[in-house]
Amino acid sequence: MTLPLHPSRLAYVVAPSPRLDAWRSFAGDVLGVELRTGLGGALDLRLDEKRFRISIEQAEAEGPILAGWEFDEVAALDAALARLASTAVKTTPGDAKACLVRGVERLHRFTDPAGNPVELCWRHQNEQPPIFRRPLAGFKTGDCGLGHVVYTAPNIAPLAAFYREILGFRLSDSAEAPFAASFMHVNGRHHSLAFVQTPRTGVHHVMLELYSLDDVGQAYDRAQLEEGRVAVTLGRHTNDFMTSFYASTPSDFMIEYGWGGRTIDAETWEPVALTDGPSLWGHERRWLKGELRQQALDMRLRAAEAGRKAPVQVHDGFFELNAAGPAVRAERTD
Ligand code: MBD
Ligand code: FE
Repeated sequence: MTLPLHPSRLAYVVAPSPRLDAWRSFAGDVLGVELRTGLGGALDLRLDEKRFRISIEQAEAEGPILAGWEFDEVAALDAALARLASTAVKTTPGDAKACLVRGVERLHRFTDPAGNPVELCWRHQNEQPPIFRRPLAGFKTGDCGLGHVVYTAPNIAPLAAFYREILGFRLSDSAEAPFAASFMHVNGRHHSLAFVQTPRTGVHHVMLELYSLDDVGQAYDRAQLEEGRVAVTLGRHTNDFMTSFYASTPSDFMIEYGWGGRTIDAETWEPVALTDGPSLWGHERRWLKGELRQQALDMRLRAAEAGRKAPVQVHDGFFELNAAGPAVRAERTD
């Protein structure tokens, strides 16, 4: 068997923030996840049996958001470290305390060429199942990982090249309009990582996938109770077929809350050029004004006119609960 060059999945995200109270109410009320104080004093958001999937560390100011990538094979992790050593990127091993806080056995940290902190880890431990704040059917994580992380940067080409050439990420597809974007996979999830070209540098959003469309709709209702909470309206993406909305968070990035993403065959996938824009319908980006908003709408109307649509991606995984099973469930009446 040949070793994969790339990490196996997105394991976690860590964000520094001075707004832990606001995060506590947002994550509990809108996302419905379990909240717990982590070993290092952070606010841990639990989605499944992992210690945390998102951790908010108390800080003086908002800062760069860290993505943690897990390798199944320690030899593949070592090979990635060797490739990083051949570049100007310096990696630092995490000590026993750092491993304990993350819930992993090995940890290495570096900063990518845009300044985003990244960790590579091995043996991401399982703990007890989560106790959700609402009777969610659970988050679709497992082998395909947490979800996806999308970065923005003023020039995405060198960043995309770094992740592909040094870390082994594979191109799923790319777009030129309405913005330059590049989507990458490391497993059956259509993209675990993406880059979108905008003037700002950092994490744009983190996507969490639910097993139930109703959990997404019910969170959408809840989000709409707050002025400005919905940053991107409910819609469906053209490439991963995710039906989702984006919530603003107390930090400088959004959470995409979605359902029904496609599963690709990572071995045979051929990258394609996207020409229909990011969404089949919906996904109105509320911050866009004037011409840019009109351009996005025009692309959607054109996609609709051209009959662009995709089957609902219902397969076995969507009939089962998260392997961990939700600790809070709705009463069954049958
Ligand atoms: C996504 O998940 C996404 O966030 C964007 C911007 C475009 C396509 C798929
Ligand atoms: Fe996304």
